[in-house]
Amino acid sequence: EISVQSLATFTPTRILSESTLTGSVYILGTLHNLPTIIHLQKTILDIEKAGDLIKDLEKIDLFLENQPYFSSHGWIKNKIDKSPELQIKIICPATDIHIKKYSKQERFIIIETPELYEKVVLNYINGFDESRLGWVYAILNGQKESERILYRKENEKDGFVILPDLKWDQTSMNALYLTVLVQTRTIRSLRDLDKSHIPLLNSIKQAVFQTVKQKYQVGAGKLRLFVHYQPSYYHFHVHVVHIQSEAFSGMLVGQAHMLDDLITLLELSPSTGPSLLAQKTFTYPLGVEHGLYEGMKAAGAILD
Ligand code: M7G
Repeated sequence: EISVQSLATFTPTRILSESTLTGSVYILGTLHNLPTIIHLQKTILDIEKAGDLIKDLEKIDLFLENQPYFSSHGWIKNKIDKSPELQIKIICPATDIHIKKYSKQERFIIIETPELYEKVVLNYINGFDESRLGWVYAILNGQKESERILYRKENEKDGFVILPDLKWDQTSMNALYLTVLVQTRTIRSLRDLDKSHIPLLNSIKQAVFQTVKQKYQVGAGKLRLFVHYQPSYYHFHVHVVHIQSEAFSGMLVGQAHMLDDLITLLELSPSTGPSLLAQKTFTYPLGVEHGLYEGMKAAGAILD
């Protein structure tokens, strides 16, 4: 049970990582004797109400004056609109894998050839603890987050759901972040995509555009659709992010692949045999705490 009272009993142990860009921090600690990660992030200002915010100031503390430049901290009076100040995400109980994922860590560039994929990545995926995908299956089965689903196409083979990502609090449109989860369990990552998946990817695109336009009045030209490699979860999904939102590490070059680029590579793929995505070398940064790191190191893929 998560409440103000229960969160007050959280005992912090250490800071895992922070971002000065997003004003957020991952704190490790214990809650009800369980290892817990709490992510705190200042909510993004609602641009529509930003002007009124200035009228609501109770106090300012001017710490720089160099005319015409002034910088100050500000405190807001009893806010009239009662918009939340913090976005709080909790993982409880947190596993070692969660703790590693959110810990600041050294990274190395991996040049992943198809051979390296076969040798190291496939092994890792095959040994991937299925229970880590529990949240995905629960959404697909309708057991969790069912009230948050924006669009659902039922079909074993080419069905999918669109819903707000865990990272988005659905307040600021500029921070819009949705996730598309496919029904099929046969596509583990973008390496598994082939020509037969082009209609699926195109129908995801169309459904995303329509849904976002209808629900949020945001046009197709404002959306970045991309896929991670490596993803954290080996069940194919597409990230949908407003182009105005630029602060996520998951959008860095190397990890994020535009959906349209993937579709193009599939279109250019030979009609038989492995697709270009299966044949291509992928280059991306990998953290030393990642489950793939030891295997990559043993295979000589970590360059000095
Ligand atoms: P990813 O590329 O596998 O990994 O994306 P990342 O977490 O390293 O980005 C998984 C995406 O699913 C991320 O954008 C997560 O924020 C999102 N996500 C993760 N979980 C556990 C949930 C969840 O329980 N519900 C929803 N709606 N989204 C989630």
